[in-house]
Parts: sequence; C-alpha cells; structure tokens
Amino acid sequence: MMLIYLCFCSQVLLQGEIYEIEGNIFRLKINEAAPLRARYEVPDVLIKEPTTQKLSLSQKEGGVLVLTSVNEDYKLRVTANPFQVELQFKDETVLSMNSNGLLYFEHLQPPPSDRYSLWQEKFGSFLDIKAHGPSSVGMDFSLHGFDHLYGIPQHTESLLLKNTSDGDAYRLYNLDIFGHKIHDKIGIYGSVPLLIAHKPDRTLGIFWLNSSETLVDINTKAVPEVRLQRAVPLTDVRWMSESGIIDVFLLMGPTAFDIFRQFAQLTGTQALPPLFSLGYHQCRWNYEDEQDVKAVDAGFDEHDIPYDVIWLDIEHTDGKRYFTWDKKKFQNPKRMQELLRKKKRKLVVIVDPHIKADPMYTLYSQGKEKGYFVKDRNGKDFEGICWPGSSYYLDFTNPEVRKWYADQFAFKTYKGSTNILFVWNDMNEPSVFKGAELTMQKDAVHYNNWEHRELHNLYGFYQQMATAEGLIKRSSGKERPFVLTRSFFAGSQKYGAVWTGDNTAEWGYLKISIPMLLTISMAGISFCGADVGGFIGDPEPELLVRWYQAGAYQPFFRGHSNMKSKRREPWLFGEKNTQIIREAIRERYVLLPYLYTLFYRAHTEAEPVMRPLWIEFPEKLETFGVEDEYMLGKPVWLGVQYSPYSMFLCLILEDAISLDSICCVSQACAVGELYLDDGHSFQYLHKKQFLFRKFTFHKNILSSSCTDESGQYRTTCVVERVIFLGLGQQPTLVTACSKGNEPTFILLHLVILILLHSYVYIWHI
Ligand code: NBV
Repeated sequence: MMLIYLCFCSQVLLQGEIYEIEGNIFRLKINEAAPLRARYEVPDVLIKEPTTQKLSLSQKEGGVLVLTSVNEDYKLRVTANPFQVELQFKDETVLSMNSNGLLYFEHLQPPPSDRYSLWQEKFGSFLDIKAHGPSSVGMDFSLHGFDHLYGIPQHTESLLLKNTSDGDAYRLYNLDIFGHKIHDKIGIYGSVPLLIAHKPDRTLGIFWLNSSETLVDINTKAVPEVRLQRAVPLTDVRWMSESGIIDVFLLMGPTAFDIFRQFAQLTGTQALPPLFSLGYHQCRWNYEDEQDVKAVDAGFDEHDIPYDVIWLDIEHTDGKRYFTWDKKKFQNPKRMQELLRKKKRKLVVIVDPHIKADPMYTLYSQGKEKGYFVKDRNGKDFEGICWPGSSYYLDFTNPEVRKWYADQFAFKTYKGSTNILFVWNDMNEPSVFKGAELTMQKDAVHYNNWEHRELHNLYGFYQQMATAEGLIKRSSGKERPFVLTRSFFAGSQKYGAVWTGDNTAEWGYLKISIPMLLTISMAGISFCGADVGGFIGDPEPELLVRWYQAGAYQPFFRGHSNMKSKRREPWLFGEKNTQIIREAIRERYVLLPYLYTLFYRAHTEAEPVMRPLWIEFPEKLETFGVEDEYMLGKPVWLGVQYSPYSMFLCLILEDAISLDSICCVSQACAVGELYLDDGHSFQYLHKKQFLFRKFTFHKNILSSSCTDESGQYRTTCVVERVIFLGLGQQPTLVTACSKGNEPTFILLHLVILILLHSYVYIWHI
C-alpha cells in the first residue's frame, strides 16, 4: 500500500491509499484524513478483504512518484501538484485519474449556526434535512485509446454507453419507475457501478464502490497522438456520488474474461442455480386461487408444454402480509404444493420488504418491538405507504435483522410453506408510495446511524441476501435457494436472479431487453431475464410468440403479466401460436444441460452466460456495437464468423467447432463440456458430487474425458445421440468403444445421427 496525503482546497486534508491487488487490480481509496465523523464505506459487497501486493517505489523526484507493480508491467505515476495518477502499461498510458482536475470531496463540517437550514434541500414537497451536511465525492478518469464503453446497469439503454456531454448523465439510483421509458439514462430498480471499456487489444474495468446516488458522465473525443501521427480516441468518464468515500478498483484485464474474473474476485460469482429454475416459469399478477393454480398447471399438461414453476403475486397473501395466505383463496397451500410436487414442479411466492402496520401481524409486532425498522430523521420508525397501506421497512442493513428475517422462512414459522416453495423479492428499491421519487427519504436512518442516502442502492441487495440465507437455513444448509430480486447491486449474483422489472408489451421493449440483459450479465449477474410478453398491457399475438422465442434463450425465462392485462397463458392465442410457443419452450428444455453447464462456468469462472459478441471477438471492431445478436457460451467457427448461425450452432453443439464449408469431417475439430450434478443441493460443493466432462471431436474420433478429476457423481444419464452438422461425405463405418474404468454413462446407448445435406443417417450400436 502507498499512502498519499492530499491537501484539497486548502481546507481539508485528504488521505489517499493506492494498492495493487493480486490478479491485475489496482485500488485507490480517498477519504478525509480526520473526518468529523466516520464516512460510509460500503460493507458486505467485497467477499473478503483483497490480498494486497507491494508496489515498489521506482522513482521519486520533483513531486512525482513512480510506483511499479509486482510483475513490473504496470507503473503508477503519481503527480503531487495537481494531484494526478497515470497508469501505464509498458510505458504506454492506459488510464489517468484526475487529469481534468475534477476530483472533489465535500468534507464534513460542523452544522451551521442556524442548525441545518443551510444544508436542507427541497425536492418538490419533500424536505431532506441532510443531518450531516453535504458530503459528495467525485473524480474523473481518462481512458486512452478507448471509445467503446459498456456496463453500469440498470438503464433502458443501448449496449454501448453513449456520450452524455449534451444530455443526461447515467444515473445509478435504484427506483421503481412504473411504465419506464426506453432509451433513458435515469436509473431503474438496480445498479452495479462497474464500467467496462474496450479496444481491440485491451479491456479494462472501473468499479466505483459507492452505494449512494451516483452519476456517470461520458465524453469521447479524438486527440492527436504524436508518436502515431494521427488522432486517437480518448474517453473521459466522470463519476459523482452524493456521499461516502472514493473507493475505486481498476480492473486491468487485459481481456474481457479477465475483467469478469477480477470483478468476481472482489464481489463473488453467480450462485449456481437449482436446475429447475433454469426451466420455464409461469407468472401472473395474480393467479387468483388454488383452483386457478390447478387449472393453469393442468393447462400445461393438456397442451403438452413443459414448465417448472408457477408463481403467486401479492394477492395470495392475507391483506399483503407477506409470509401469510389469503385463507379464502388458498385454503390449503400445502395441498396445492403437493399437487405440484407430484409433477416435480415448484412454487414461487412474492415477499416484499414493507411490513403492514398491524399489531396483530407478527412480523410487524416483533419488528416494532425489536426495533428492526428503518427510522425517520426524528428517530421514530419510518412510516411509508405501500401495497398494504401504512407500512414499515425492515432494516436489512442490520445483520441481526437479516438473521431474524432469514428465520421467518423456517417451515415451522412460515405456515403453509414446503420445500418446493421459493421466493421473489419485489419493491425493494425500496418502493415507497408517496415518497420522493417513490422511494425512501434520504434522511431516514439505518443501523449504526447511517443515513439512507449512504446505502440506498444496497437495500435490495441486503433483502435478497437475507432471503437466500433463509432458504438455505430452512434446509439445514443442504439445498440451493432460488430468490428473484428486482433491486440489486454489485455482488447480488451471489444470492440468485434478477429481472428487468415492469417492461411494456411493445416491440421496443422486446428489443431493448437484449442490451439490458447483456449489460447486467457483464456486471456479474448472469441469472437475469425480462418478463416475457411485457408486463404492462397486452401484446399482440405475434409479439408474444416472438418474445417466447427470444426468452427461451435468455438466462431467466418467465412469462409474466400485470393484473390489468388479459390472461395470456401460452395456449390462449390459437393452435398455430400455441404450437410455436410450445416449440420455443421445448427448445429451452433441450438446451437445459448446456445452460446448466454455462451456469457452472459462471459460478466457477465468472464467465457470463449471455454475452455480447465483442467479448468473444475482441479484435473485430464490427462486433463492438452489436446488440441484436449475442452468444450463449463460446462461438462456433464456421468459416463465416458471428453469422446468425453462430449462435444457433453454439447452442446445439455446446462449444467451439472448427469446420469450414469445404472441409470434410476428418478435418473438423470440436470441443464441448457438460456439467452434471443432482441439480438442487450443495453436495457438488461439500462432497464434490458432480461430473464435469469434456467432449472432443478430433481426427474422426469423438471422445469424452474428465475436466475436473475432483468430482464424482453416479448418474443414469446416457449420451443418447450425437449430431454432426455439415458432414461432407457419407460415413462408411462407425465404431464405439468405452474404457472399462470410465463412468458408465459414456456411449453405452449410442445412437449416431448424421445430418448429411438433407438426409439423416442413423446407426444403432
Ligand atoms: O406485485 C405486483 C407487481 C409485480 O407483478 C411486478 O412484477 C413488479 O415489478 N409489482 C411490481 C408491484 C406493482 C406494479 C404496478
């Protein structure tokens, strides 16, 4: 670590720390050297205190320090006056900080004599007293040679971040915006302050660890480069946060996959989902009662459409008291779950964070008695309006509250719940009707006296964390949870899935769902999806059908609709449309083992399941802005790269295949992986009960080997068929063999199916 003292505006002494972190990461932390009171430093997002490495001082003269990284590839040139940091890779500047002099740090001051009046701010009719005064922070970064930027979800925006010089900055402030517009830089529901910049030979990331309201300004320009004698791009990125400290991680890649690993090293990887949750989910606000659930469930069987999970929205509760049931509509929730269980199906119910003010409701009475609600600025429990009317908000930032909340999911406490019931956290931005911007006042007070402004973007993150812990706990640590959240932050991937909230049943929302999901995926959260069909309104049949076709290839696949929308179970749009939807959903199920394998890679290697083309083709400029095609896993090499076929084929063939249109099978080479485990427990982790196989096709031989020797799992799975595409010749002989001591599933019931032009050859061996 290197400590730097900065004298800023001649009023306050700032303390800067620069670290190198193992794995090509640098961290710059700036705080007041002696603040009047502690400033908020985001807790619980970093999975552990990063392992630091010693930067060596290689030069010190005339107000310039040069620090060298352990591998000696990187140099940090720190200039004292004005304070600037330049990060160089092999003498070439990659990134500089404060080169535009926009570092600022509003230091904490004693209250003005007339107490708060000068600090107060009005937003419409809302007063924010700013009990500790203004405390914003900000800094600029110049990215040398970069003009393609991605990340900082969640916005209804294009994949490539836009210049903001003549418009709004990108805002990171979790909000419930019903009927949000598309192509807007206002923040919705969730945020991950990770920005990724890419040029053909390098990808880098900036992770700005701050959970208060944050704005990001982007400005790309061309600057003359003397050495190259031409203009090169330079992008200025300015981060501004309302509060907290400057704590920034520079992820130096150099590849996009390195960035994903580096970010995961800090914030964790995607939780491995239970297999069922990768199937199709059927949701609606609301499935009215037990009868309705039964009828919808039977509808899937009647129409021969596979599905795994049916969902219950807020109306299933007794007056929006979460963890309860409307006794008239759901007289016997366990019976209903047994019916689903028999078909190996699951139930997801909604659990919002607001608690109805009702002394007869245990969550309220206990929450009140134990002091578990967020407080208002006067120290009383913060009261807001939400679905149940007058409500209070659990303070999930308090570990004791999270533990208590997790315990609410115990089977004996949550009456009517069984182990096929999983959870959906909604309204956790938090949504507060009649609140400023429909959320909690910034001067509300949390655990340890922190104002809400400091941690606003973390509220949903904490609720999902507590919920996931609850589901794990109720199974005595054995079963993987499934929790869907609307609001999220960096690291939410550890707790489950997210979706993009209340989209509209219009074509534009289907289109924007792809860049939105790609952006969320690149920010570490692979398990993401958008409501199929569009939540608000009624899709025309073709839109619904197309949405199913798109959704079937997205990580989280759920049909959902608003209470005012017409019913839209997949069989309600005529036989022809039912057939197309059936095919789309079945295709999803065909791909399930492949998707599960991709999720395993996301879990272990931090590779996004759904990924933009450019990360697979980092040197191909023409892919950098593509947002209407994407990859699930690795590309297929077909001579014609990243053609629409590439996605189609990689889905079928699992992984890279090298084949060109004139080549014959003897020259073809393909590699694929398959991950298998019991699909629901943590045995893969604790007992290493899994199989991770590699399949190779090389010199006419398709073979399977073990990718991870540490795993062992007995399975009845067999390789049922092998499909060869683009074979130039009719094979004359096919032989199959298996080693005596290989696992029994390999090639025992081998059916080789060969597609040769339009003919199909099948061998039974
Ligand atoms: O709980 C009702 C809805 C839910 O169906 C939707 O998915 C959420 O995004 N919820 C929002 C609250 C009401 C929205 C108008």
